Amino acid sequence: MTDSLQTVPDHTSVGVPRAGTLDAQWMPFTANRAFKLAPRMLVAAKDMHYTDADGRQVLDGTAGLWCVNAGHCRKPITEAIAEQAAVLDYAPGFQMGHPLSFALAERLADMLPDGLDRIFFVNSGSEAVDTALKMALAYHRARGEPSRVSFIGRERGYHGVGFGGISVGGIQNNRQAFAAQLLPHIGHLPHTHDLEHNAYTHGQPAWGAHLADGLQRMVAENGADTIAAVIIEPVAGSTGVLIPPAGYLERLRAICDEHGILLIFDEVITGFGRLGAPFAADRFGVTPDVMTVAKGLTNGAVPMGAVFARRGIYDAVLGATERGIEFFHGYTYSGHPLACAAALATLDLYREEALFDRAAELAPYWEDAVHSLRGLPHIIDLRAIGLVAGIELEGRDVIGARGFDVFLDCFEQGVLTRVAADTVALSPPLIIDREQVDRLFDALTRAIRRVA
Ligand code: PXG
Repeated sequence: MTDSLQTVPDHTSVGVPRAGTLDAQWMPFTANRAFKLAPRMLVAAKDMHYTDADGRQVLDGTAGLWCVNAGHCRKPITEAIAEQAAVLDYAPGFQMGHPLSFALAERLADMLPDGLDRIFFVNSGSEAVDTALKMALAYHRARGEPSRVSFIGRERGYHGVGFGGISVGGIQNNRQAFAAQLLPHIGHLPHTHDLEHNAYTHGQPAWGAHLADGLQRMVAENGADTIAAVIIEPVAGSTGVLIPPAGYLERLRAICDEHGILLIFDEVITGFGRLGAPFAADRFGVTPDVMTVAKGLTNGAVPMGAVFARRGIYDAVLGATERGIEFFHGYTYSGHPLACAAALATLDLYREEALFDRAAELAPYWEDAVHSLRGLPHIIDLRAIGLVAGIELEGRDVIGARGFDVFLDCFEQGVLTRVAADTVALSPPLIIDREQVDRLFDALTRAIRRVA
């Protein structure tokens, strides 16, 4: 018998079983104790809405965790998963194959920016990042440059929670607890967020491209022949929606090219239409050598990630091994049949409903809605691109406290948001309509006015 037993919501009203006590699950990235005293439970979802345990409809302003780009429980996807589960539930992916993963790889290769057409399947963004980093090492070794072992990330970067990801990542809380065991040979570029120069920018900030030159300095200090790859999010998501300054990505690309350094775009958030184009690489016209994705690949319905590599990387790694396994890496669930079925159905849906174009068409309305918040109390910056928004509030006594209060107030009003410290991050499903955009921002306005 535990205290939290008293607080378990009654799910019976929406026809799902009671959860019992909440004690046994150690929740991810959650204040476990506080949550279990006052749980927020979601029990069903359809299109733009969740249903919570009290039967309330909650407008999804975050596409789950940036992943449900086509909206929730879309029939073509749920049916594809159910059908696949009944036909081929699992097939080993090592030294064996099944047709769906090859079909999915072909399909993705067709929609990717030119040059990226070799695809490795994983199960999450974190795994995609670790895989990409290993690919970079394998590539340079295969080319006879095994001294290239350093990775360059960026301050305020988020690349998941594997040891590779937190090492190249630039979020202090995620690194500090594990600081003694991070990967060696890591550098970080400065982030590009500077309120003095960039606050309230519409679109890409004009200031900040020069910050890419930090890479040039690292090359000068350490030698290009030590650096394997640079990894960045084209638009940083988790640390509060940081939009790349005009010319910044181009400059990084040029410096990488000059010095034989691989450029990895972590598109776990920006992939699959979030910016009103298939990928950020398309949106900004800069193609990386390696791209990591997850989330929107299956509309969040089955865990899946992928790494897209230039053909030359694949060819080099395969060519360096005379016989047998060329890349000592892979997961039990790489290319899982259910995930492949979900991904193929998701890509069909994106295409049939032209959801990436829809996001692009709605983006100006969205941006106006974001900037309409200007002048409300506590707001110090507003940022928008595609169907993403960052609403930065001035911090209070404890970092993140004001942001979290806004999140709670919005949830009370039946609107789901996310906060990164004191920045509210919004990323709704791409099927959102104007009326729902208005509802989202009305709720946010009320919440921001109310919080201390
Ligand atoms: N790279 C990027 C750019 C991400 O945003 C990951 C890697 C890791 O993906 P997995 O699938 O291992 O979680 C992510 C994940 C948030 C939030 O609220 C963001 C993520 C996950 C959960 C919450 O900002 N991004």
